[in-house]
Amino acid sequence: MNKAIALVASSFLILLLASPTVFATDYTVGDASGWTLEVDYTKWVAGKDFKVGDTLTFKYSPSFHQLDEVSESDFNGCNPSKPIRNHRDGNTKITLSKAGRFFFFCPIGNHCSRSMKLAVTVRA
Ligand SMILES: [Cu+2]
Repeated sequence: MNKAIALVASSFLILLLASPTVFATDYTVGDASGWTLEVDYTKWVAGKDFKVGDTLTFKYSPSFHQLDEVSESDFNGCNPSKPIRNHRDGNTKITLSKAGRFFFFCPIGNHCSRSMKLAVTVRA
Protein backbone atom coordinates (compact mmCIF):
# COMPACT_ATOMS: atom_id res chain seq x y z
CA MET A 1 0.00 0.00 0.00
CA ASN A 2 2.70 2.49 1.00
CA LYS A 3 4.68 1.49 -2.08
CA ALA A 4 1.66 2.26 -4.27
CA ILE A 5 1.32 5.71 -2.69
CA ALA A 6 5.03 6.35 -3.12
CA LEU A 7 4.78 5.31 -6.77
CA VAL A 8 1.84 7.63 -7.42
CA ALA A 9 3.60 10.48 -5.60
CA SER A 10 6.85 10.03 -7.49
CA SER A 11 5.01 9.75 -10.83
CA PHE A 12 3.27 13.00 -10.08
CA LEU A 13 6.57 14.64 -9.15
CA ILE A 14 8.16 13.46 -12.41
CA LEU A 15 5.18 14.83 -14.33
CA LEU A 16 5.59 18.21 -12.59
CA LEU A 17 9.31 18.35 -13.33
CA ALA A 18 8.79 17.29 -16.93
CA SER A 19 6.23 20.00 -17.70
CA PRO A 20 7.67 23.32 -16.49
CA THR A 21 5.94 25.19 -19.33
CA VAL A 22 2.67 24.93 -17.43
CA PHE A 23 3.97 27.55 -15.03
CA ALA A 24 4.82 31.19 -15.61
CA THR A 25 8.52 31.92 -15.77
CA ASP A 26 10.29 35.01 -14.48
CA TYR A 27 13.25 36.00 -16.63
CA THR A 28 15.95 38.30 -15.29
CA VAL A 29 16.92 40.19 -18.43
CA GLY A 30 20.65 39.80 -19.04
CA ASP A 31 20.83 37.23 -16.25
CA ALA A 32 23.48 38.22 -13.68
CA SER A 33 24.60 41.23 -15.76
CA GLY A 34 21.14 42.79 -15.73
CA TRP A 35 20.01 45.71 -17.91
CA THR A 36 23.21 47.42 -18.98
CA LEU A 37 25.47 48.33 -21.89
CA GLU A 38 27.60 45.23 -21.52
CA VAL A 39 25.11 42.63 -22.75
CA ASP A 40 24.07 41.47 -26.22
CA TYR A 41 20.29 41.19 -25.74
CA THR A 42 19.76 39.72 -29.20
CA LYS A 43 21.91 36.85 -28.05
CA TRP A 44 20.24 36.74 -24.63
CA VAL A 45 16.77 36.44 -26.12
CA ALA A 46 17.69 33.79 -28.72
CA GLY A 47 16.11 30.42 -28.10
CA LYS A 48 13.90 31.61 -25.24
CA ASP A 49 10.24 30.68 -25.44
CA PHE A 50 8.13 33.44 -23.88
CA LYS A 51 4.47 32.83 -23.16
CA VAL A 52 1.57 34.86 -21.82
CA GLY A 53 1.95 35.35 -18.06
CA ASP A 54 5.74 35.18 -18.02
CA THR A 55 7.54 38.15 -16.52
CA LEU A 56 10.69 40.05 -17.39
CA THR A 57 12.64 41.62 -14.55
CA PHE A 58 15.01 44.43 -15.55
CA LYS A 59 17.68 45.23 -12.95
CA TYR A 60 19.70 48.42 -13.45
CA SER A 61 21.15 51.44 -11.78
CA PRO A 62 18.64 54.29 -12.25
CA SER A 63 21.56 56.72 -12.16
CA PHE A 64 22.75 55.35 -15.50
CA HIS A 65 19.84 53.62 -17.18
CA GLN A 66 16.08 53.61 -17.62
CA LEU A 67 13.61 51.33 -19.31
CA ASP A 68 11.16 52.37 -22.02
CA GLU A 69 8.52 50.14 -23.52
CA VAL A 70 8.09 51.41 -27.08
CA SER A 71 6.44 50.72 -30.41
CA GLU A 72 8.20 48.67 -33.05
CA SER A 73 8.99 51.68 -35.23
CA ASP A 74 10.38 53.68 -32.29
CA PHE A 75 12.37 50.59 -31.33
CA ASN A 76 13.85 50.31 -34.80
CA GLY A 77 14.69 54.01 -34.88
CA CYS A 78 15.81 54.25 -31.21
CA ASN A 79 13.31 57.08 -30.79
CA PRO A 80 12.74 57.87 -27.09
CA SER A 81 10.26 60.75 -27.58
CA LYS A 82 7.02 58.83 -27.09
CA PRO A 83 7.40 55.72 -24.92
CA ILE A 84 4.35 53.61 -24.15
CA ARG A 85 5.76 53.44 -20.63
CA ASN A 86 8.89 54.72 -18.92
CA HIS A 87 10.38 53.03 -15.86
CA ARG A 88 13.23 54.33 -13.71
CA ASP A 89 12.98 52.44 -10.45
CA GLY A 90 16.01 50.22 -11.06
CA ASN A 91 14.08 46.98 -10.62
CA THR A 92 11.22 46.78 -13.08
CA LYS A 93 9.04 43.73 -13.50
CA ILE A 94 7.06 43.56 -16.75
CA THR A 95 4.28 41.01 -17.16
CA LEU A 96 3.96 39.72 -20.71
CA SER A 97 0.19 40.04 -20.62
CA LYS A 98 -0.67 39.08 -24.17
CA ALA A 99 0.67 37.30 -27.21
CA GLY A 100 2.64 39.37 -29.70
CA ARG A 101 5.81 41.43 -29.78
CA PHE A 102 7.10 43.67 -26.99
CA PHE A 103 9.86 46.24 -27.48
CA PHE A 104 12.13 47.81 -24.89
CA PHE A 105 15.18 50.03 -24.84
CA CYS A 106 17.17 52.33 -22.61
CA PRO A 107 16.33 55.94 -23.54
CA ILE A 108 19.51 57.42 -22.03
CA GLY A 109 22.10 58.94 -24.41
CA ASN A 110 23.03 56.60 -27.25
CA HIS A 111 22.47 53.43 -25.22
CA CYS A 112 19.78 52.13 -27.59
CA SER A 113 21.99 52.45 -30.66
CA ARG A 114 24.73 50.77 -28.63
CA SER A 115 22.39 47.74 -28.53
CA MET A 116 20.78 48.27 -25.11
CA LYS A 117 17.48 47.14 -26.60
CA LEU A 118 15.33 44.06 -26.36
CA ALA A 119 12.51 42.69 -28.51
CA VAL A 120 10.58 39.66 -27.31
CA THR A 121 7.95 37.53 -29.02
CA VAL A 122 5.28 36.10 -26.74
CA ARG A 123 3.21 33.11 -27.76
CA ALA A 124 -0.34 32.51 -26.57
CU1 LIG B 1 21.19 52.95 -20.48
